[in-house]
Amino acid sequence: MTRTARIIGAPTDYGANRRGVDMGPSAIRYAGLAAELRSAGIDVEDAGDLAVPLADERDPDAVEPSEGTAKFVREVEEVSTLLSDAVATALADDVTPVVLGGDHSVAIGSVGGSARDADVGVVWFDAHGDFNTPTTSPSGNVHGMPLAAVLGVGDFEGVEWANARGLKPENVALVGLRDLDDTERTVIRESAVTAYTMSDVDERGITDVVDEALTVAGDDTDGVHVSFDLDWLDPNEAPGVGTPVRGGASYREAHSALEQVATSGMLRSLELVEVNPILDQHNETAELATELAASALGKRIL
Ligand code: NNH
Ligand code: MN
Ligand code: MN
Ligand code: MN
Repeated sequence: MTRTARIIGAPTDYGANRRGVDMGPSAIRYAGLAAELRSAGIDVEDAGDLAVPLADERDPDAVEPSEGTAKFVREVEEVSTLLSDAVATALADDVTPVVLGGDHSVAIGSVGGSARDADVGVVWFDAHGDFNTPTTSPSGNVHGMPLAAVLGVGDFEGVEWANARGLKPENVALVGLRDLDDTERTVIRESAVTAYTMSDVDERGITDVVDEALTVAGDDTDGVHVSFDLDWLDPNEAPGVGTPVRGGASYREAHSALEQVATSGMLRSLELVEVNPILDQHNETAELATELAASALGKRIL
């Protein structure tokens, strides 16, 4: 049976420290996502964009003291709830959600929706750990917190809108880390998640690392959510991101990793986040996102 992908845009930048990433869904669509996915042999629907509260109408400094250092947490909650519903509905309709960020805080909604009525594993491709909590975060930006949020770590314990019901830390694998905050490092070490750094990729090769990550995420689960932060790639390949870090995955490693995801047959839901067209060069990071989505959904060279 042909797989159908449903594109869901989440044009938000509430979790990031800079504007522009809210235009990610437009840029990725403009780069030809639907056509690229069809070339992967799948059917495509576009659900349009979520109705995200307008950033230009908000006061950027309006952080309620009771919210600690989680900036715009109410807006993030609003987007998460909408997105979680959209992802759960897609899965109930038997189609594969392909979520376009937006900053990485959208993962709270995507993972929440994917793991609402099923046991789900997560593979997280990112330069960063995204494991901060409002207490540990050096920036207060929620895009550095979504994994802690869905797993109910620290301040996120018992926060219903943020915690993903069918997700256990034992089924979470982070791939390609190279920039962790000090406290975040400790929290990741103490957690039951599995984390692979870029050094692991250097030593073992991408195939071996991704193979193990998929085993971790797929162990006794109904499927795997892939959360793909474009800053996982080296900035030479993906300049259009808010927090570039040198020493990232190569173009070919990224495709290879996502081809492996497709081959595993475990992909349940996919998101591509942190594309920032304002910082991009000729929309090439958005183009890369479309190509990588196609690889994850089964596009083959021959
Ligand atoms: N760790 C930093 C923070 O929490 C940066 C996070 N930025 C990201 N994450 N782009 O993927 O603020
Ligand atoms: Mn991230
Ligand atoms: Mn990142
Ligand atoms: Mn090009």
